[in-house]
Amino acid sequence: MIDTSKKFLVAGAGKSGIGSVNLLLKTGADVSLYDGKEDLEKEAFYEKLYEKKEIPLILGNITKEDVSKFDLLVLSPGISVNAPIAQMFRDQEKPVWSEIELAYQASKGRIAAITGTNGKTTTTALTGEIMKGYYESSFVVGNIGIPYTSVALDTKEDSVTTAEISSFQLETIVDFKPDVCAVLNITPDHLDRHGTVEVYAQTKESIGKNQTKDQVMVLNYEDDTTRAMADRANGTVLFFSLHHKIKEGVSMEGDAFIIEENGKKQIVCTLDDVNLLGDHNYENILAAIAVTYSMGVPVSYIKEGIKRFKGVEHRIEYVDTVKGVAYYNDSKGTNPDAAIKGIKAMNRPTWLIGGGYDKKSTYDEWIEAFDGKVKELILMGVTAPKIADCAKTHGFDKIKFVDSMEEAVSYIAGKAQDGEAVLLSPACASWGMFPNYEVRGDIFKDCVRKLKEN
Ligand code: UMA
Repeated sequence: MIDTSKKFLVAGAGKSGIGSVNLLLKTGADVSLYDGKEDLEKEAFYEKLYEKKEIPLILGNITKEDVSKFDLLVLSPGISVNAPIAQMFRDQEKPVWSEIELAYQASKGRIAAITGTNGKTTTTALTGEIMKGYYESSFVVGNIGIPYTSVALDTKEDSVTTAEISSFQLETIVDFKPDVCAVLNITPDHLDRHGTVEVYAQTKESIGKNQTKDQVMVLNYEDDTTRAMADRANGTVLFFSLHHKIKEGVSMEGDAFIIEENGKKQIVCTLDDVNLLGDHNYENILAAIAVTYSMGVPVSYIKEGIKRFKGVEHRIEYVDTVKGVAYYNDSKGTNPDAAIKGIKAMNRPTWLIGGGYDKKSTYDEWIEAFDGKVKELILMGVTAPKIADCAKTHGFDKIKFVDSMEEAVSYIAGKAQDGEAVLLSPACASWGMFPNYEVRGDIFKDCVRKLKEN
């Protein structure tokens, strides 16, 4: 519940801040905004507010006197719990809420919350897709790009909300208590913010801190850090596991995704039903099965949702199959690390499209990850010669230079054989040839659609 007699200060004028201010304005609360940017464009900001309300702004520095005028701080995820503004509120013994906490206090219905270092966007999107097929009122929110505060007031008692939750958003939760939560995996990330991997992992683990036994915490059995969380969990633990046979939980048996519960085994679906590639994606599917099953979705609806789901746009996204050749768009592979995941996910001979803007990356590890799978590397953009030179030093010389996406796709379409794949996964940013990776991916998909029409 939100106490509208309190005076709120929202920190951060981004998506979360706007969501928070609008939620508070709609409830009739007294709200002001702080942002560190002294030159914040006020007009543009007010345009985004509910009824274009011109709320008081504190820009640049904030003082103790300013803080003394408020009762509660709502923090955007980009602002650390250790930032001076949060410290000043704590010094004055005033609550500091995450934007997620504010949304939670205002929302109705049930919530499934997903965190982890990798795969949380895909798992959240897939979970949302499954929920949507079964529950009439279903929302997908959070770090995925739609602030939870922007929909919280639209939720009803029978709503189901699926939320991607980042470690930043968890730093300042208070009562946030998801009906089902999931921690997918932990590898070092955001250490500039959290200091140590231990603090980072504890922050992730806190997603379940307010749960009780009638709620579920989904954990990855393969990951030592998340497996160990089971011993401390307040909720009932449900494991998922890609490689281990677990008595109770969600796992894979051959090419089948299965749920085992009270000695009873149910097959949810098989690899034939799945449009996502790669072990990391199979883990995401296992997690989504565990979350949706725990939220009461029947197995047949889980299967249908998995079959419908084509992946997150621009992330190893299956586009279509033309003349037996499967096309995948991984335009979000804007650096070698991300592109390594792309090529690792491929399970057939692959025509790889790469190159783009020069971020001064090194490409050796990416080329090494080709692992005999790449039929030919089709290169464009400023980095094309640099990548080609690097590939040659690793003994790979099946390289073609092109000037456009259209040329790349039509060249490949004339040569690729039934059973092969085409992957756009450039290992480079798109700038110089495209305004952003989304446009690059969309153009690639258009080219594939045109092939199909011909
Ligand atoms: N600001 C300050 N002081 C600071 C830092 C920021 O005043 O010390 C102000 C900036 O001037 C700016 C505003 O805060 O006006 C930006 O707020 P924000 O950084 O919290 O950004 P939002 O637009 O609210 O987006 C946030 C998430 N951003 C971050 O966590 C950094 C988005 O995740 C999320 O999609 C969105 O809320 C909706 O929930 C992005 C992200 O990069 C995609 N997340 C990280 C990740 O995925 O690794 C955690």
